[in-house]
Amino acid sequence: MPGKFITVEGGEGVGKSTNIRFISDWLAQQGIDHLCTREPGGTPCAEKIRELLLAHHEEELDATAELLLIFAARAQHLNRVIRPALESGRWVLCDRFTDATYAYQGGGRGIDRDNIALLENLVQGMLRPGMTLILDIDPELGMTRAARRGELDRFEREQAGFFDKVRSTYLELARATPDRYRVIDASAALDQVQRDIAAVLTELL
Ligand code: Z5A
Repeated sequence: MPGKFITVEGGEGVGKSTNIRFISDWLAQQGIDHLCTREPGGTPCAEKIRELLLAHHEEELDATAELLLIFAARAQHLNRVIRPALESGRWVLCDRFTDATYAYQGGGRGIDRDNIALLENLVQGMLRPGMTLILDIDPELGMTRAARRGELDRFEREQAGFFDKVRSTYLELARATPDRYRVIDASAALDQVQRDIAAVLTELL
């Protein structure tokens, strides 16, 4: 692909949105034409699936149904937005992608990793992010930050053990493929976090 595909990952309240704005400004300063997007979501139909995934329902959402909804949204987003942008040479900066599925549905919900890999291959073919920044933080601190924003969504109401598994899955992914992942200590002061991110972006250029 002529464009580069960068994803930003991490648990609740790690500062993805805050730092995606920083990365976008940084790329703009380098004159790099790019698109900021997010998952689940990124197209009108995929955003509707996001609403369904984040809302509280009287009927408990089955873990396999949740997984399939995430990949349905991803197929729509990938084929209508991400792939065309990369093919045209634009960079794509995405707030979460399939690593979140390994972390939340795999680590958190306990879905077999091979089944996630099956859907990943079906939906994405060979396409994978070129660089993934994992903003790493103690889940307790992340939840404190997330709680400041008001009402908690369906994922944010999970128990502490769920978020510990999410975090350890992200760190396992990073250890297994060090070329693609960069783990950033997101518990540091924001200006330090952003210096660390800028160093990774410089390396990418
Ligand atoms: N999900 C899934 O299960 N499977 C999948 O495959 C995918 C997603 C793709 C929605 O994601 C949910 O979807 C998500 C997993 C699931 N779970 N939840 N919830 P989301 O990314 O939209 O939701 P989120 O994790 O809650 O992200 P967020 O709400 O956008 O938070 P954030 O972007 O990481 O944090 P922030 O808003 O930038 O920062 C939070 C606060 O901390 C804010 O007040 C900042 O000013 C402050 N902050 C940030 N950095 C710092 C530092 N360094 N110091 C001090 N304070 C800071």
